[in-house]
Amino acid sequence: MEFFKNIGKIAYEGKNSTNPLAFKYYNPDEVIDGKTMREHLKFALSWWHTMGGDGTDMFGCGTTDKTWGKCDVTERAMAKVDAAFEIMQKLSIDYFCFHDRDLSPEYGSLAETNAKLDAVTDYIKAKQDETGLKCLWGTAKCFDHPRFMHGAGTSPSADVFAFSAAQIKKALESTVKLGGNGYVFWGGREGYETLLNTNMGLELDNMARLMKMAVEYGRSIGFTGDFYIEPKPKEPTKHQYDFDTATVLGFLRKYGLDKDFKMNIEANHATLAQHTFQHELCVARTNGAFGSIDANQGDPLLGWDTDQFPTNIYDTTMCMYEVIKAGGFTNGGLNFDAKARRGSFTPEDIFYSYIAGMDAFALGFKAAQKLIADGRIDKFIADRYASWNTGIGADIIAGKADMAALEKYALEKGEVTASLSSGRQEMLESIVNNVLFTL
Ligand code: XLS
Ligand code: CA
Ligand code: CA
Repeated sequence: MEFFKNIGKIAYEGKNSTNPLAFKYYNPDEVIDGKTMREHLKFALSWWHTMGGDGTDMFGCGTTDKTWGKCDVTERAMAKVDAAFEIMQKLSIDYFCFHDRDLSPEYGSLAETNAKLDAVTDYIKAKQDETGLKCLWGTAKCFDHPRFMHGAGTSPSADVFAFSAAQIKKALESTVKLGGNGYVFWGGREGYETLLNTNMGLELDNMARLMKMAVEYGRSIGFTGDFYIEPKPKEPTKHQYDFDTATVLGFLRKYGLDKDFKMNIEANHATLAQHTFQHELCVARTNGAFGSIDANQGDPLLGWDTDQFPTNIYDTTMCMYEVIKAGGFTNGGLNFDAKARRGSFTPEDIFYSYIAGMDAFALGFKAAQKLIADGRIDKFIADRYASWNTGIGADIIAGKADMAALEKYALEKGEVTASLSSGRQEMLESIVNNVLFTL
């Protein structure tokens, strides 16, 4: 059955098109640097927002019908698959991301829940074989049910830890079955509300234990992709352990998990940590831990996780600049962890939202490429650090200078302010504008 009868396959019509149901910048088959845009950008649909999110918020019920014509939840789970594949095909999106419970809800027992999930993943697998659509990553929803009120891997209850492990085991099996290249840990309730009731050391040790078990089990069933941690500083807990990329790197290294884990960086989570999106990507890249991206944006006037579709070209440009510098995506991609606003409640809004986000990233990708090809920024940075290429700078890098040698050098040299040059921030910002607005 076709769910969106009034909407055909979304075509690329170019930047002068005024058709709201057409791409202006995303031309999936355009070849750039030997790869098509769809291969560079690796867009993914998020099953939770797109197939399940109905606009419910803290102050009101849903505004958008996401029942897919079925009252029965088991039938609905199957209808969601049909609708998701229709959306992906119509939008030329090659990947999807899922939580286990987005695909199929919880039933009376874990055994029944698992059996029902198997039926849905069987159906998805058949549709994948038919269409060639792929899974970017999977994850387990270990934060929704009341049993996770104090966390999953960091719960004070060993029973909850065991239940979480069982759920993650099944989510890993489902990810492998669907050919996913990534498995995400987002620590929704892995944090605390007050230290008055919290053993932080034990909670972090336990989280690492769970991740180690997941890696061992995943590798044993043939998962060769990346494990990701998705940093977020807060919400729903007051303080989440995976605060930001730098914090997560410290955790991974402490527990010897850094070989298997990379980052899944979400724009809105960067903002909540009071970083820019580019900062988080750059920290990951410079530490060899860049993996995948949850593409969205927050609202600068709101302090929470609004998960809006990304439309800010400056941000998508600087994001893709980091992605290109990281060598592009390998196992990762651009997952639209984004939802249409509660007031954008019609079926067409799903398409308008994705078109807006995909065009913003296509344009950002082209702008980033142009910025790199232009070379002015890279040259400025290289020149700014030129003192490290020769003389005392080269000696320091080569390990040939110790504290005594540097003291001798400084005493002989005298005042060094004259060796500094301007940071030229404004000039550089105007170069970015110049590149962006002459595309
Ligand atoms: C919530 C997170 C979540 C993860 C997957 O804020 O973004 O959706 O991406 O569990
Ligand atoms: Ca996310
Ligand atoms: Ca989010």
